[in-house]
Amino acid sequence: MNQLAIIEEVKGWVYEAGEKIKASFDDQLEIDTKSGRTDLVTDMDKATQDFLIEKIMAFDPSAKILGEENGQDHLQDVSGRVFIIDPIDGTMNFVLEQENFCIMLALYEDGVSQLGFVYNVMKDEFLYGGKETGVFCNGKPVTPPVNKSLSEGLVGMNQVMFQRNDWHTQEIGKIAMGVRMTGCAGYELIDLSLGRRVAYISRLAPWDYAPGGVLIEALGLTMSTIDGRALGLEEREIFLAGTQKAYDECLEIANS
Ligand code: 2AM
Ligand code: CA
Ligand code: CA
Ligand code: CA
Repeated sequence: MNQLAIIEEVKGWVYEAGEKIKASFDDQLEIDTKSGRTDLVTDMDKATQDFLIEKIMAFDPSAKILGEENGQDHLQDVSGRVFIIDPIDGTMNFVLEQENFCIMLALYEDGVSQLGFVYNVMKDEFLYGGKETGVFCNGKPVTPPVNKSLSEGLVGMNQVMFQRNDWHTQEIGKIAMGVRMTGCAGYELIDLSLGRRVAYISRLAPWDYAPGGVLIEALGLTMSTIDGRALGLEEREIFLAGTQKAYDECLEIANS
């Protein structure tokens, strides 16, 4: 099956999951905490991941899954087809705002990224694609963003990292036109892909950065860990992405 056909298939699952999430706004949410007070998971996070896995298994029973919820957050072996799932990215926003959250999926083959899907459900903004197919936003090809420097645009950041000034994030923020903290990695990576941001810095897990990461690299943007190492799929990392110019500037300031 070619990649355009896989894109059409996965888009259908994601739109269906989005409809289920919107329909759930009338129901009482079950909310639990994970690592701390601000690290939330709801029954919709779990149900959405289960729904996407059902679709994946019907599509390809041999595919492997790396998903944030339901104890599927580790994978020993990344050979073959691997789907990486963040069923609701921005759970805090989902709970408190009922907007600014994304459904995200990535497809890897033998450890190599192929396709990414990031859907901002309430904004109805859906970015998907990869190196081979190019990147689309709601069906329209996305043109690679202009290579702006840090001083020419906005930088997205993780709130805690900015408050603690980890990796000189406050200095980076001063040079930029402004700092934005949306609480949703998918939102930031869509905005970076569409040229609304010049950089994004946050501590992220593979399911946070892999789906948007495919899009970013296909659009000629750059990403790595904050100290310049390549991103694997193994663990949480401090993630840095941006236009080539803004990325280079952030890397230099962060490691100065
Ligand atoms: P999540 O909502 O899927 O957990 C802001 O919190 C952004 O960072 C969100 O995209 C969130 O994804 C992600 N994130 C990564 N690790 C997190 C953690 N330990 N607690 C809260 N959010 C986390
Ligand atoms: Ca989470
Ligand atoms: Ca996430
Ligand atoms: Ca999530």
